[in-house]
Amino acid sequence: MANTSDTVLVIGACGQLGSELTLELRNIYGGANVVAADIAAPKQADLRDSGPFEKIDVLDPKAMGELAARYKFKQIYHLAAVLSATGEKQPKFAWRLNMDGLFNVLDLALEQKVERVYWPSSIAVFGPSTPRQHTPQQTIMDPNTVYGISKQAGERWCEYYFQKYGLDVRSLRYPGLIGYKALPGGGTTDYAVDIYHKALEGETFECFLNEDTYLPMMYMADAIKATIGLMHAPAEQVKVRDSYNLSAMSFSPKEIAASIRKHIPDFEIIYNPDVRQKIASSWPQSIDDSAAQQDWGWQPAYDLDAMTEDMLLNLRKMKE
Ligand code: AKB
Repeated sequence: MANTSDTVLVIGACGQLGSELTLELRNIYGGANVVAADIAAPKQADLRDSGPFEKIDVLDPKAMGELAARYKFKQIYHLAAVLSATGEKQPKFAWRLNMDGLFNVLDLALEQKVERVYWPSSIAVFGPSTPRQHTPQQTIMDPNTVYGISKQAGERWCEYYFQKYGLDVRSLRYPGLIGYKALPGGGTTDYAVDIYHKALEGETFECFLNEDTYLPMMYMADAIKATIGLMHAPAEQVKVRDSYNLSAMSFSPKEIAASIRKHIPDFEIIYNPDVRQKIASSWPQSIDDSAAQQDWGWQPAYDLDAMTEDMLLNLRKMKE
């Protein structure tokens, strides 16, 4: 277990995952001890008001060094990345941000003796030759998006820094993440967030994937629980040092629409697959996360219907 007086840096704190993870870390470590950092200031009032914010570009190692020297961070969560769909529009920039950003954080952690680093990987590390059902922890990986290639390379570098320099860096291969607080940006799984917004606005949802495209997904509350669970596990229990498979549920657009219809019976969905279909079709449909279960006790709490209920409840409250 990490010390609850640790100072913690969250890079990419205003993003979909960062905005919720930062709040949870502030509950654990105290608002003043958790620095939210991003390239633009937070819009969310609870994030803005609950602790310090620093404007930082992860591609600027000098500024990062100055920040770390000032706060003496014990832990860094590095979440800033270009996701799968956006990455295909700007491949070189996605590679630069995803890889140079990671190197800057890993090197900073070594220089400043940061005790623990978290870096997210993704199901995008898998590709068309990977077994698609119950994808094992160790298997064929032939990612075909820049995002997936950068995550696979990043996993190897995290393991390298652990083996070679003893840096305690930990990682999870997230499925598609679904939450109500912040909108995601540029992912292939993001239809499963937009769909709830459109359903509540009474609009027909135009889905960019086919109705039967199964993908692994996870509710944000579970993603936060998994991230904190991994980061608080004793080092000797963290046996996977590239990145852990992580699973909660799998569903298709047709199934999430049916789940929403239990609350909004006249909700309508139409299908208009675009380039993101090819990305989704190259990813696993379900994930074997038995290593995470065995090593540090991972168990998800939300299935599709529980997630739908909570999403609709919270989005309704936010729209009031
Ligand atoms: C994306 O769709 O790009 C991300 C991911 C699965 O990592 N949500």
